[in-house]
Amino acid sequence: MVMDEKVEPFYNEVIRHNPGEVEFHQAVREVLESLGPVLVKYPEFAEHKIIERLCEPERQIIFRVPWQDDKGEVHIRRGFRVEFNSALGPYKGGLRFHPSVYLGTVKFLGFEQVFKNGLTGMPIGGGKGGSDFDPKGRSDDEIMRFCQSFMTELYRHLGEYTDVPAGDIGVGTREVGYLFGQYKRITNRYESGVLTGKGLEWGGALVRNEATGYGTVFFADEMLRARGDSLDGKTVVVSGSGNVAIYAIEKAQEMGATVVGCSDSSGYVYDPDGICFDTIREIKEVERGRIVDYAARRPNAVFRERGKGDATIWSIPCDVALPCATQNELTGRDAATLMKNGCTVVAEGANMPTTPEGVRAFVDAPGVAFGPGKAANAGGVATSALEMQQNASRDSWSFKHTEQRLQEIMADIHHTCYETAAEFGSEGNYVVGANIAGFLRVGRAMVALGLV
Ligand code: NDP
Ligand code: 2IT
Repeated sequence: MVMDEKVEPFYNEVIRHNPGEVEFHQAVREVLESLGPVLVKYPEFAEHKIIERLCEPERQIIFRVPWQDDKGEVHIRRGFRVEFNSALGPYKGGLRFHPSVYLGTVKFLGFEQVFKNGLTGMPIGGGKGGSDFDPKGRSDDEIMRFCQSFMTELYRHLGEYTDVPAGDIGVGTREVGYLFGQYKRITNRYESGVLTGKGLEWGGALVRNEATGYGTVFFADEMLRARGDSLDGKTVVVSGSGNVAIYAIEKAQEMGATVVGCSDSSGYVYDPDGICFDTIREIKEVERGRIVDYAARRPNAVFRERGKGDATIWSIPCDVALPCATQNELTGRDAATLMKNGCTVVAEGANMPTTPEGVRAFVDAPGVAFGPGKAANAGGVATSALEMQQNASRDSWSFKHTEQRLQEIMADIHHTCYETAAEFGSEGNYVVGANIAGFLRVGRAMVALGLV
């Protein structure tokens, strides 16, 4: 897409002001490309410099995380929390532990989170955090010591009315447990609402673990329904095999689709019989194994190692693609291959998994529906907000009730994106719809709250 001349100066300033943070530039660019018509229709946003204020995080925290491995060796990693925007509520967003994490990763994720959280319609601002700590191959004790050290610095910035982290890549229920335990110890408060994604026995909420994957599938189904179709009978490919991917696989199959592929960073598997949910969940959640182990346990499944040959997971023919691993994992070339093989619906379970070339290819293709992450994967954070509601009222809701809430929220987000795109002359373009609708919610609150 071409950037409107009204917003281009803002983008150039973001590049100048945040050198080297390429993922952050990419995330900002994608949003700004949609905003030209909004500035024409609502001049107050320019007057109050809302775009410039949105692109500058309210607070950026960087800290040292020292920890000791099982042999007694000392390691030093870097911790981050970017408190991006609190116009709609306390900063809310996950923590990522992955060796690739640097400030630019956390800022891109925090920026996306602001619009995503706005789209949910729930009272949550946007933030993100994490560390370049690599949890792979580390023992439980090592993970615990790292989490305790991380929280020993981070706790002073958190609070149920201030900043509420959750999981993301490399951070699941186990890590949230160690983080919550240390927070509780330091503060002497059982403040359940300070973290979400907790275990069910200690303040967690049903459906949060499944919510991002389920929500992505509900969103894909909504996109199909808008065209008089549904997921039933469709062939689906899901990348990744972590929290989001596993539950996307489960829900897609529950709704009558067949998921024939999934992956991790070592490669992908193709299983013409349909990915067995119990097998993939056991390998990934319980054994913390690799994707090759899946192929070894299923009669007709094949494993393809990453980087060997030209094929990627997106070479598997499918009707619906759900990228659920990481940023920039689906390129322009992958998009062309998918569409050549008949794929007409893409819903992003991951954050920014499609490159700008890929997004352009999907959005420009007639008859292809592309659901961007800030809409399609918002079910995770929305269910975190439901967990906060339950914590605040010391209540716990049933699985059925909570899943129904999630489904309604995803239908509502779909409706909002669809209607907003149409209102601004881009019918069927969910990228434009999500960016503008998210911007309007946050921007209006910022104007109302004054220059703070
Ligand atoms: P997990 O850590 O549970 O799983 C991540 C999956 O992606 C793993 O299969 C991992 O493979 C793969 N992966 C990670 N990094 C890379 C990489 N650089 N190259 C190839 N594969 C990679 O994380 P989640 O499932 O929680 O998160 C997945 C995506 O969804 C992320 O983009 C996250 O930001 C987003 N998301 C997560 C939400 C949540 O509630 N958890 C909510 C909304 C979005 P391997 O194990 O080999 O590294
Ligand atoms: O990217 C995301 O929305 C998440 N990782 C979930 C955030 C949350 O606070 O539940």
